[in-house]
Amino acid sequence: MSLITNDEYDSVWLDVNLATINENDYGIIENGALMITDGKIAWLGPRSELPEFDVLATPLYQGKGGWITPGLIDCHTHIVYGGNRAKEFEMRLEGASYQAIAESGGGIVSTVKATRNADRETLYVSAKNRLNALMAEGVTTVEIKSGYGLDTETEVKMLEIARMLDEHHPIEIKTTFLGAHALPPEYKDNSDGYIDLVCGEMIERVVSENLADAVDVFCESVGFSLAQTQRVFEAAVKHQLPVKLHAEQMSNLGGSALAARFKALSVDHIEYLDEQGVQAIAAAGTVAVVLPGAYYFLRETQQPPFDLLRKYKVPMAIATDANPGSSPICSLQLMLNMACTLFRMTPYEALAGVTLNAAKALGVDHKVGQLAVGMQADFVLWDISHPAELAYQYGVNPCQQVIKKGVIIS
Ligand code: DI6
Ligand code: FE
Repeated sequence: MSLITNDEYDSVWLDVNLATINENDYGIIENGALMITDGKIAWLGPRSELPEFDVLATPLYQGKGGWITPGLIDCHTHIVYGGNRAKEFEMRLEGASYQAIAESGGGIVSTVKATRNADRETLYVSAKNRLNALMAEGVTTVEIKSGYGLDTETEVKMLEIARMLDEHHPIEIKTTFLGAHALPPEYKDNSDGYIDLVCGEMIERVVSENLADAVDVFCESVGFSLAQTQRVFEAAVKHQLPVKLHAEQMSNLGGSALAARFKALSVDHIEYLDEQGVQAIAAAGTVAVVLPGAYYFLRETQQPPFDLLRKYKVPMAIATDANPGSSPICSLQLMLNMACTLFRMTPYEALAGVTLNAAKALGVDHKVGQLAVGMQADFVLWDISHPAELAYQYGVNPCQQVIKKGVIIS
């Protein structure tokens, strides 16, 4: 045991069990400890091997036998938007389908109107409230997409708000430009013309103001075609931005295979993905993001191809897809539960899906998503007796403390 100087550690967590999370299992260390320096994990391991430290100078936290996991990551959300679609929800319950509502000028386009009309403060405050709900459940990193502006000004406004939240809210935000989310009314019957705008003026503004960390497209019969998706991806590559894709949500257009050709970070939804598509994303190292909230809320019955995803060892992530139309749900804990109950994922797969694999889906797995020396000290202390409890029980929030870069944020 080496002699450690007094200022070596900024804080020490004792009397905790650790679920460090790796590709194969929870990575459990029972009766462990965790030490933090400069916002990073400086040491972790069994308490019996704890290095010496100055007990008088170092803040000590007692975990009371609880569990520490990596901070949770919600890698697919649309939480900056105006208005809500409760009325449409009611219409659906009276018999209208999601596609029928979209085609009759409702759906995404109604949120676009509300988002264009909303002032910045309203958008900021409502998104901040959603972030607070996520944080209270142990979330430390969130991806936010644009896509409810569908004109340059409003797409930029949405992304600027997401960047402001990154600056002022303790949760770390990654932003995604989703200009190709739906066809705005001004471009009715001219979807190629709209894609010209997305690939030209819009992406140029977004890039020149450094507003996006990735580019996404809704590739679907009610969204954009394969050829249009390819054009947006080519524009992203030109501007050195990684891509992701809303793919195979309602039908199999082959979007995932296209995304794989562009080395996409992730393909998301993928209920209708086939074996060829799975092979393509496996070879490309693309993450499969499943969204049980949208599956549940739309009462979808087609399941993502889990057996194939496992067979080809595709990393699987889980996210809320929080949005006003298809998943008005801001709870990643509920997604853990639904991933197991609706999708029959295992509790370990679910937890890895909101930590390690969600980090991969955002391209940030070098710094978050696992507990390991040198990683950012983003973690959660839970009042549970085993990590499987996080997916098993819902409604009693076991989150005791949320730590971001070594600082207690909730
Ligand atoms: N797929 C979805 O489930 C959401 N967007 C997308 O591309 C739906 C968004 C909405 O209906 O507002
Ligand atoms: Fe989405």
